[in-house]
Amino acid sequence: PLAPGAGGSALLRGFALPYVAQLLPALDAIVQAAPLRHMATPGGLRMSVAMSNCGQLGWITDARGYRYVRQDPVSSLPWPAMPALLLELAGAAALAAGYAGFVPDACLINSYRPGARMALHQDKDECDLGAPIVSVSLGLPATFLFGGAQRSDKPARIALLHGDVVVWGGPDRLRFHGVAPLAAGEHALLGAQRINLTLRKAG
Ligand code: MD5
Ligand code: FE
Repeated sequence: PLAPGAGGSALLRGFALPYVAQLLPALDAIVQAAPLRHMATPGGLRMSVAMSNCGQLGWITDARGYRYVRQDPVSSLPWPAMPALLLELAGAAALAAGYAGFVPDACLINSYRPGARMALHQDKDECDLGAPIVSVSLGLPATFLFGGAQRSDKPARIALLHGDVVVWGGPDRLRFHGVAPLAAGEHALLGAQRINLTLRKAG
């Protein structure tokens, strides 16, 4: 189901590895300007994943709901710019999966520490659900939960490793998905952490 070129989703093992040496300092600068923070769900629960954004639009959640905004609500400044390298990586991965001309305007940065998880959900806050989502995994390995069209569908478990890129699109774009609690560990470059970059066309 995750074979490239099928018009759906594609798991590209190690696709981001050639970018990592330049990507990590760029990410450091972004989270210095727009620090990772644990946002609250509309129901008032603190998310275990810490988040920030770069690009024209950033995804946030608070008591008023989920949405994309142009400014970081912590600083009231625009989100840091999307590094050119990240645009290049996202475009190349999308193309490898069969999507030409993917230009994301939003990158959500998800930081998972051991024990952090993401409950099953759908991504549907974006305007153009025909555009794919490119997700880049860095640091500790995670077990990705790839569900179905209904929340009750039993999810498949997929290991996502440092450098893996997944392009989610076509019929998979609205599948329920999540991440199992991160296992403890220490990654040589990122320490006790998994970072997931989620690149989207949100506006
Ligand atoms: C993660 N993040 O590993 C994932 C990667 C999020 C989120 O889910 O919303 O921040 S993106 C995974 C994704 C997106 C769209 C569709 C599907 C998966 N899918 O069909 O399974 O932190
Ligand atoms: Fe998601």
